[in-house]
Amino acid sequence: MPSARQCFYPEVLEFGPGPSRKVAPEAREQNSRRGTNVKGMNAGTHRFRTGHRKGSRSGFTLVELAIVSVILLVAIGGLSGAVISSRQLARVNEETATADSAARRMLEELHGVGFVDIFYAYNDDPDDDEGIPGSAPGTGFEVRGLTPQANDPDGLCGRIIFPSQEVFGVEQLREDLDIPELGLPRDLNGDGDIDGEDHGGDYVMLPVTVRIEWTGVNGNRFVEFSTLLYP
Ligand SMILES: [Ca+2]
Ligand SMILES: [Ca+2]
Ligand SMILES: [Ca+2]
Repeated sequence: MPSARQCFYPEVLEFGPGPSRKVAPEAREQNSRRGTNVKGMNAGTHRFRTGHRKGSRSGFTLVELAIVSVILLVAIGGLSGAVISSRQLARVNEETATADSAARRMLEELHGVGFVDIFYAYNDDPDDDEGIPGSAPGTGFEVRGLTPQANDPDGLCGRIIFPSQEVFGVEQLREDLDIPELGLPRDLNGDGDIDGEDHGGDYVMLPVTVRIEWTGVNGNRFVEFSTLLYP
């Protein structure tokens, strides 16, 4: 039979990391006298809190890792973007240099041709070529290293442009066209007049534009140089 004192104290559980166990009222009383019961309770609570802190600490570490991972990914992404942009810019500059070089080479080629032959040899009309029609270079020329635009009629990036227009199937060199970038209207045959005749055979100055059109890494682009050729 339990004593009255034993009946007075209910069974209590000791907190702790191990499995809960019943503490006999006598032992609890002894512990209470030694002051160890409260300490034990605190210790158990403390251990519990410590265990809880370990869990939080572990979760916090994962959060930290996640944050660091995100930062690294952002940094790597930014670096990759910078590298790609740098390569793209380098490619754009390379395309521009290729186009510039091709246009200048063509201008040099035109300067090397007999002056009176330039218009017929480099216009878009094969029928006025000297000798066999279509035997002259014509208006288009290839530029190596550049991709022609999708809608380019002749599939060639280079084009030579004169102040001309087609009249009854004949490409005429004209003085009376409104092309400010080529200085027109202008007296091209030196007769002191600006008329609406064809001056393909008697010009004494020849406006010309060399245009390079291509599709590059940034889409469709062009460069062009205009000049006035003299004999
Ligand atoms: Ca021709
Ligand atoms: Ca073309
Ligand atoms: Ca004239």
